[in-house]
Amino acid sequence: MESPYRYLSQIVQPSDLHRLTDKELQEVADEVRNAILDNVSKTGGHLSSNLGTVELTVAMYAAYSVPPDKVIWDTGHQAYPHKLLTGRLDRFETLRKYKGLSGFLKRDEHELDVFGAGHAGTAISAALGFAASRDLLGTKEKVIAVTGDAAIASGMSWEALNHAGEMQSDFAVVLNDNRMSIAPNVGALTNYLSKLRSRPQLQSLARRARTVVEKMPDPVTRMAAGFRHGITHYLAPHETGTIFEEIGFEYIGPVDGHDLPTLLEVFRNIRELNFPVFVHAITVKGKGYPVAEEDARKWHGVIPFDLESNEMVKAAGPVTFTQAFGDAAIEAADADPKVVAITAAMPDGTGLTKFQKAYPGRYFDTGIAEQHAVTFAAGMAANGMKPFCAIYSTFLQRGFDQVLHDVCIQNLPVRFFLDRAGLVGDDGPTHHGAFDISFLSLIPNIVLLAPRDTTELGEMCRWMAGFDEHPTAVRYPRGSSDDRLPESRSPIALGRAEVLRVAKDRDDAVTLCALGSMVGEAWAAAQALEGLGIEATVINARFTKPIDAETICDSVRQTGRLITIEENVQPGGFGEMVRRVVQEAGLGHCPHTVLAIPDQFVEHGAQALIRRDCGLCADHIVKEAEQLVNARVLH
Ligand SMILES: Cc1ncc(C[n+]2csc(CCOP(=O)(O)OP(=O)(O)O)c2C)c(N)n1
Repeated sequence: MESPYRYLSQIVQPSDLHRLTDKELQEVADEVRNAILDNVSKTGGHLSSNLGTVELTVAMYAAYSVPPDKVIWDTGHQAYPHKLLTGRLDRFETLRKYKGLSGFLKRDEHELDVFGAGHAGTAISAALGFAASRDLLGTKEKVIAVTGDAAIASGMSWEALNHAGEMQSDFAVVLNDNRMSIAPNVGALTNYLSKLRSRPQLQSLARRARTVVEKMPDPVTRMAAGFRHGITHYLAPHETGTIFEEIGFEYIGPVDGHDLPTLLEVFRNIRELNFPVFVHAITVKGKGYPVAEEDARKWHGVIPFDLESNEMVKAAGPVTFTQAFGDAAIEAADADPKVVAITAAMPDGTGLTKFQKAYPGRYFDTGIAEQHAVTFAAGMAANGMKPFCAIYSTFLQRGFDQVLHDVCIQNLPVRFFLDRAGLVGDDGPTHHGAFDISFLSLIPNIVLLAPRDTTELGEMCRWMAGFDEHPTAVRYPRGSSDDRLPESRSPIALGRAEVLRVAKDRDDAVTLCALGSMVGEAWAAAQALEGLGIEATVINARFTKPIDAETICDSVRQTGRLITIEENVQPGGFGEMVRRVVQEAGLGHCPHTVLAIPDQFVEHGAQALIRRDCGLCADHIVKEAEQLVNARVLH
């Protein structure tokens, strides 16, 4: 059957683009856009960012020699065109699926994924590392970092620009400026970029330059007045220097990031330069798909949708943890004027959009700046406010020292809300919140919680709002509650677990001590074990710090066996902390199985599937319990 992608199906590597005319390259761009729409409408994924990078990618890959030239994409969520131009068209339908293509770049997925990411703000640093090592190795390839207008505002990007400006290495930064983060972009730098955007577009300037240079009498003068001085200095003689020029880059732009002929001209010329260049490309998020152009925020990350009706059909499900937090934050703000909310560029993802509307003056979006967000919260707490700092578990990894140094050493009552704790599913290893228990529980002073369901998250938020003695953090998973759990519940109290079910005093009993998202699995396992004649106590741990040693140890004394279940990596996790308290209580002889995420990075795939792969499901708990009980019988 003939491929619907006449040109694209022939492209196995970027150099295949070199054989095509500029007109044919336009066809390629159109096919890349269609391939994205056709596939992402079926798989879901990052739609609008990728529709915005089509022409940029085609132009760069046609103008440069990749490989050996290297393009490093920031975050990687906008690199589907890169995947399609590097021979992955035939596997594109497996995007973000279990064992399929990753939604980001991954070094072990393809040799031209030269640097992987998922967290924003790393591209300029990594690319500068490539450039510096190239200079030491004496090779000649070109290096380009492509970053977004939100990613470039992150601290790391500025640390790297600062370094690059001084190094003066042969290196280009391409700013893909679509004015959007996931939500509208924020910050003073965004306003500054808007000012640059309003300068005359490079297209007309480039034409003017060419005419002027061509009119010059002799070839030597013509060469000297070539691209660099033509475009950047000659063409904008009355403009003040941009901040990028001031710190050591040649600023080229603004250029229309969808005008392929101009982009080709710009990149073909820039490739000849050998100093730091900053290309400012103006793009439209969602380009070419009108509904996404209109509402890029809604179409940033999508579930499968219908290309005819443009409808995303989301099954109406129970309340999500995100919604439960959003409601609880508003409730806390209603009750106490000192409550403020902080997000690092994730108002929708963290559930704070309603808070922003209800209390705009008490809502702060720092942009992609988790480190700043944490210390900003610490400053507010030190000055008497009650900051609710909502950051995904995975992104708080960025703010580890700030949590330790600025919040916890000073014992400031910042409240952290860590959404997407545990295995998130399709986004994969860069986004799993697999480490927060390990990296937070080692810090003195902090109190750590995890709710079994959305109702309990609401109660924990209420409890945290009234708790000023220490910093607190609550972690909760992506998705909604486990509806298998009983409704009856006991009040939240510092360091106290909740016993959901007590095993009858028999020889074949086991204690299932579960945390957060795993309480439902433990509960279901206990029902199944009852059918198998095994008695189980189910403890909803609630706190990982301080741990309820008394409740857990009392139960282990009675049952003689323990299984802990958590959605965090085993090293430094809840199970290991429980092991310590059990040993300290002289119960080290009781068999204890730790069920946790193994000590490895877990690949992407549907949440239920990868949880199962890690043994974090009721069936596996049942098997482990049977083994523990049978081991005792055999002895
Ligand atoms: C450290 C970190 N914080 C938050 C995110 C979540 N995130 C993913 S993409 C994105 C917006 C990126 O905007 P921009 O850099 O302008 O790229 P665009 O999608 O607009 O092309 C955010 C906030 C992240 N990936 N990494």
